[in-house]
Amino acid sequence: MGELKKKFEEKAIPLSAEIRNFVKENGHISLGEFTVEDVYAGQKGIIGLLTETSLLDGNQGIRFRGYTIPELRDLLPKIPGGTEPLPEGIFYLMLLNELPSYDDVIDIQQTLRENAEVPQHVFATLDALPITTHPMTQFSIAIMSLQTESVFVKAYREGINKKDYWKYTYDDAITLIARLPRVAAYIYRRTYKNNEHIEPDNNLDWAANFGHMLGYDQVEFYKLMRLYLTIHSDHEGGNVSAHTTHLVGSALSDPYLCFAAAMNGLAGPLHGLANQEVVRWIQELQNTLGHSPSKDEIANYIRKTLDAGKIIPGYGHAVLRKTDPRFIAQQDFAKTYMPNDAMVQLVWNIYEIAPPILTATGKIKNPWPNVDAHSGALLIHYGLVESDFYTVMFGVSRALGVMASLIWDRVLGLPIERPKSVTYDWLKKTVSEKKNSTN
Ligand code: CMX
Repeated sequence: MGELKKKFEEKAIPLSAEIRNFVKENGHISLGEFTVEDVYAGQKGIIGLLTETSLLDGNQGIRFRGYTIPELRDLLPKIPGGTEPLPEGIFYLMLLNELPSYDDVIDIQQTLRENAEVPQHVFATLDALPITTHPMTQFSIAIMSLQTESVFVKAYREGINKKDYWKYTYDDAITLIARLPRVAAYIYRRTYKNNEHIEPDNNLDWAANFGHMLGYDQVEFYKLMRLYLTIHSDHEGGNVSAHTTHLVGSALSDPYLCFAAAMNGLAGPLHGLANQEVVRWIQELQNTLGHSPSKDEIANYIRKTLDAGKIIPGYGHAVLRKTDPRFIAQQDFAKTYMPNDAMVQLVWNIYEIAPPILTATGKIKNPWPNVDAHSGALLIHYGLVESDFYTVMFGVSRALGVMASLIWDRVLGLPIERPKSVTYDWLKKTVSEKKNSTN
């Protein structure tokens, strides 16, 4: 990589150690409203974002417009005789702050159906990619190629009044949500199912149709898709995918550009890709210990992972300080439909064994499982075993929340986002001035 990389290493490694010490020593020093430590802490706990669609409490979990996940599983409209909410309903709730009626949900379903046709060039773009391209990379590229259809871009170019931005954002958001299941299913079938594609079934709801196009027509799988696409839709505004949508959108980028950027963030292993990583980690565990490892063996495997300087995927959270209610909703689903599934039982055993070990490290703030710890085991039960695809499914759902928020951003005319950054030299100088002034 050349001389520069060597020089960088010589400079950066000692400096990063120096900075760690500086933060340890001066982290508490106030820079006004925030401290030195806050500058290095990923903005956690700093209130600097507006997101109306949902609110996360570290100890209580997510609330969508005030409703918990168990409440929504009860209150949101379902298909006649159904047991899981239709995700179209949570979009309505997030957008309007009102629970929808069944007819409201049918109306959204119809609008999505009418806008669902994916332009041919999107498939051609995907077909041009090597089959080995990671599904999230394919997804991001496909979203970018859908951008040719942006009505926001066309309207902006023609010159529109600021107060109308939201209308075109709304239209793009709906078209994007309508097309994502087909795009995602196309990626799945081209990558794993011999390029044999399945046409949409217009008698099905948005989630069931996604299951159908993926090639999983079991009634239970349709139920799982409704639950899955509901609970992954939003997690207030500061998570990487939601924040990215908002940040990119603050430059007036159209919804497709915002969402592709968000998906590039979701594709990181500390965020959405964790659902893939969980399954990989469990499968490695099974390869090492067999399919029914003892609790001691699991505990040792967890310790070994930590000792190797790796993370335990599916555990921990930047905000939550308890078991993720989205994990519990999936566990509840599994208790109903697959209580004896071996992989599910392993997930539950790890849930029992991992938290005390993570707590004992003394540094992990939340030892409990998050949404990604459970989702893969449910999909594997129905035969959807291709874990590299899982984050795409998360992404399809996440569109509901981040697009509802983006529409609100545009209605409210929120300004371009531009937080202040500082340098280490600036911090050293400021800290030294503060220390001198108090001496
Ligand atoms: N395994 C091992 N170490 C972990 C850990 C885990 N599951 N969770 C946190 N830690 C470590 C951090 O890496 C950090 O270590 P250093 O001090 O050496 O840097 C330390 O514990 C403190 O971290 P934290 O304040 O508890 O957690 P953060 O807010 O920094 O990070 C998260 C949150 C989710 C990135 C982290 O818990 C993690 O990496 N979890 C595993 C990946 C995962 O499941 N991500 C999915 C989150 C949900 C989603 O967005 O989909």
